[in-house]
Amino acid sequence: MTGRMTSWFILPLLLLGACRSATPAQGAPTVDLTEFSIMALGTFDAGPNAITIHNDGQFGHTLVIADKDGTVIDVTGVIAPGESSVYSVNLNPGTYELSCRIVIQTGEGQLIDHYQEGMLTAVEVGASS
Ligand SMILES: [Cu+2]
Repeated sequence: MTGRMTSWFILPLLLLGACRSATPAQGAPTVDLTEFSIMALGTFDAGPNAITIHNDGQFGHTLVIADKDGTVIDVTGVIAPGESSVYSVNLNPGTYELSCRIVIQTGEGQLIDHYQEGMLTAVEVGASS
């Protein structure tokens, strides 16, 4: 009787282990910001994500997460040059646009729009595994 109960408890643990190892290990979601590009690395999963954001540039940058219709889901504060931040956000499956929306004015009065300069990229969020 005891042996039979033990096997019932072991089976779910083995299945859980099999599911974990079947998940492709592509790394934690990471976003690199610089002038003027955004690079998304790693896997963005449905559900909670802890996104590590690096500002490798010389200006402050933000990360704006919008859905495919352009609706803003979440916005970070300004991330200073050389700083890193971990940002938590819940995502549903789908396509998202990551961008920076800072607009600065140079001493000569010229406007530099980070989004128009190329700070945008798309990420796919798959169904949760
Ligand atoms: Cu920016």
